[in-house]
Amino acid sequence: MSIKEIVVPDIGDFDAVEVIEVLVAEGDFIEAEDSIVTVESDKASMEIPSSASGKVLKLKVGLGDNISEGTVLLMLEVDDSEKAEPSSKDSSATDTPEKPSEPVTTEAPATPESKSEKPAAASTSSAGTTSIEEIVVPDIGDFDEVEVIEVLVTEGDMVEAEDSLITVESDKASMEIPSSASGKVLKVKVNIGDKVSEGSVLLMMEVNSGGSDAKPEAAPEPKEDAVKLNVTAPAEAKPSKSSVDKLSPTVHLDEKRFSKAYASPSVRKFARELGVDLGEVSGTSRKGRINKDDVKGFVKKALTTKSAGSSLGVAPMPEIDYSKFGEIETQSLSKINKLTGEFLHRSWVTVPHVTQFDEADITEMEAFRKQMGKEMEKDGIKITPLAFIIRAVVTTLKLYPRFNSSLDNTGENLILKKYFNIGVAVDTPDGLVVPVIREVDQKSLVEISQEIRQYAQLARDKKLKPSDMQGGCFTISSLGGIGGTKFTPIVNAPEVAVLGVSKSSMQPQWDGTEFKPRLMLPLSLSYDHRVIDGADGARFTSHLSKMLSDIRRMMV
Ligand code: CAO
Repeated sequence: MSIKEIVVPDIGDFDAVEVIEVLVAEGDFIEAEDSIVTVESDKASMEIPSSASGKVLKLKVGLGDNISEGTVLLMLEVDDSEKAEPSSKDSSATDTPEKPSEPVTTEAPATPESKSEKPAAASTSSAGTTSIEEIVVPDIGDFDEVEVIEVLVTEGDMVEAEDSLITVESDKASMEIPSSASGKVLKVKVNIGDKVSEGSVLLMMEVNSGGSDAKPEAAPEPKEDAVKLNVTAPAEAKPSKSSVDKLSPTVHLDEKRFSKAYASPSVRKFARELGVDLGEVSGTSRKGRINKDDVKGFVKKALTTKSAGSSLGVAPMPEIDYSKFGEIETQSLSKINKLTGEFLHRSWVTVPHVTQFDEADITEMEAFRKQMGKEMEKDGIKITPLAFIIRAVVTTLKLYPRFNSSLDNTGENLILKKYFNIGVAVDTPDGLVVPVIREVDQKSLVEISQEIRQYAQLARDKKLKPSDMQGGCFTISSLGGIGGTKFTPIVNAPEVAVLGVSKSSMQPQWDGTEFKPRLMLPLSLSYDHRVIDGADGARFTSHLSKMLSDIRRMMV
């Protein structure tokens, strides 16, 4: 055995990036290439893998830490006996680097675990004297050989005296067993399903018994009433924490599903505190593990749905086994599908939508565009109707500034934007994305056309950066190249309006004397009725139509 420092390898341009998730815990066995942490920069997030297999002795990073190449992530106990590596004794060992580039130590510091084998052994720290103590089950009355149904702390946690450590359950009741001391959890000695009685060792704790912030010495004999007995003797035992049902996004916890959910004890504890049934939460961590953010996301979604009133009286969708009716194939949604779905759903339920339909006579505009197209073809430039529409939208936004705004989070103020960044919905095989063309008011038709093509290409090659899709004021969704007569686009909140464009077609138009064939472009403007009145919606599309019908007006 040897102890090895696992460091951040070369991660390209990432420097001082924030740890947003720690994927392993002290005591875990990990394989080489298993992810250790997830980091996130303003551009992207990535998981940092381990360069070796072994047991995690000590985590050296926590959530919110900024790390760079070479930062030590953890101390790993590596089994190198089979490789005939230089031998080691105790916790000091010769390291065997797997990657020569990684800085490594030849001697590892004594870990808390190595001390924990000697209960109550004293050591000193800058804060004062610390000792390692066994925390045991106190006198719990008639309870004997009761099953641990929940472990509420994890290695590395700081615990106060009286904080609950585990929940046990007999056939009569459930109860939480509190800690008899304050300190840091070095080693948890029980697991869910274990049977414990008075005197069973629950964990090894590093107790700070001196120094300025030291807590009083732990009471060696916990009193019986220190045990938090939540259910005195019901016919049916229930885990006690479910009574802490503060928010109740999920009213009833399905204990069977809850216990099967893949989540750490701290996440289970957190979920119980919020009344969230983990069985209903999808995990986004490695191998689908549920993290704290997943629980928060679930609560947020539940609150949004409730505040939107859509859950009132609406029965959940039944689970249907479609294979009973014929052959099926299950395809998982792409990441883009899922993200877009969440955004669209939020907009759909939180924004009161109205859609205004209109048409623009683009006969002259198309004649001009085709003429320009011929002239520019030799330079490889192609202008589609969309570039004209973007320009006409900006001219109209200038006249109706409320369409270029967002409500703030209080819903009481309107933020009017003085810049004109237009999002363009792009259809890709993985789903819909909306890159943003910036400062459109300062760009020529040719520049706008080129940017549309570049962004569409980047989107389809999956090369758009998050920043390419931020800062939009107003979105245009053009299905004109595909077909259809009209549609009702969903507002890309927090924007307040979106323009849908369908395929132009020749239509007979009455000019006061006779019907004439004109090329008509269908427009569908959806807007947030909290910000925009119906009359303004109709004024906006009328003006837009006028601009497109006579593009010389855009110059005025
Ligand atoms: N009416 C008639 N023809 C149109 C048209 C319209 N409104 N808009 C475009 N066309 C024509 C173009 O002129 C081009 O024809 P030619 O090749 O003969 O010149 C053809 O349709 C294809 O255009 P395009 O789609 O390649 O280019 P674009 O600039 O119009 O659109 C882009 C670019 C990226 C927006 C588009 O490709 C796209 O992805 N659209 C789908 C957006 C979407 O999915 N929206 C739904 C979102 S749900 O709200």
